[in-house]
Amino acid sequence: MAEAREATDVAQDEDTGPDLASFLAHAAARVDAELDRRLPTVADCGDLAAAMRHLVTGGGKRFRPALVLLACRDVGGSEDDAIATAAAMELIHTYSLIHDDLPCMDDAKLRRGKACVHVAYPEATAVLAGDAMLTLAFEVIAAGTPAHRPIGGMIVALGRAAGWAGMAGGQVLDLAAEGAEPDLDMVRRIHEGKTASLIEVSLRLGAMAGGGGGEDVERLARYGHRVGLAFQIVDDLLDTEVSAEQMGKDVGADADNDKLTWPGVVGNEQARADARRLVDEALVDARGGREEALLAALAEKVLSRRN
Ligand code: GRG
Repeated sequence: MAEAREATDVAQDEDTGPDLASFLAHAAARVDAELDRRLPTVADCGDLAAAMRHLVTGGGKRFRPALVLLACRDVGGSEDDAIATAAAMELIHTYSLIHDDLPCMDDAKLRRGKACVHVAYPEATAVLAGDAMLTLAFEVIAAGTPAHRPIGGMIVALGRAAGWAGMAGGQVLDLAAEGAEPDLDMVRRIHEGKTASLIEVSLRLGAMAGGGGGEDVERLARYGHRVGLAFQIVDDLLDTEVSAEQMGKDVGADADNDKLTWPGVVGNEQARADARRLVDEALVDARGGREEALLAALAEKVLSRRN
């Protein structure tokens, strides 16, 4: 059933193969259904469930889950094998947004076009909703991945990428560097930790869930690392160029919080050139599997995105 739905949902263009917009819509619909199935309801735990669902429903590009499904397809796997992982990555990403917006971190008010979770609910509920989403993500992968896939290895990789060696560690560096002197090595470490690590591991886990061999897993992880770094450089640029309405979140926050950003160190023009170079490098690693065209189109989309 799922295979038939895939075949009809992802439109094919005669000249260019599968169409990126159609694939992204298809991936978003699949992951939204999985998230709805996996998240608790108000009947289960009241306001905690409502706070967990607040940002998940009705917003977000679903970039990381799309990468999970694409990596799975690239190694010849069925999306069904990776859909739990795709939902888990969105849970961890959304938890990071909830915590990132807290008064003790970026003190934001607007996210995905609506009030931040700590604005709509008591602050303690927002903290706990984030905690519950992080832990639910590991539960969902362990419970929802076919038993013949390397679930233990997936959990280890995700723990590293989301924790001290990855996203949480990068966030600590980011906060500590507020007001610091421009330093490209430091910005790279911050961006690799807080953003690229989760994007890289989305590709890694998608490939592992799809039954990919070691070389393909590493190739896709390298692609993810470069695309992830480019994604954050573009995010830094958009923070200075695009309106809050278009981004669906507070903009100008980097300058307000005296953040160390890539364009802040090298200038906008060089930052754009650096993002371009990273995507060019990623295009090399997009080759070799079944989804080269979509992987390449998605990498280009990272450069051209306006939200
Ligand atoms: C352990 C307390 C604790 C916190 C976790 C909060 C945190 C560490 C890390 C935050 C990392 C973070 C928010 C990085 C920014 C990444 C980024 C560019 C987010 C925006 O992603 P999009 O554009 O957003 O994909 P949508 O809304 O489209 O999903």
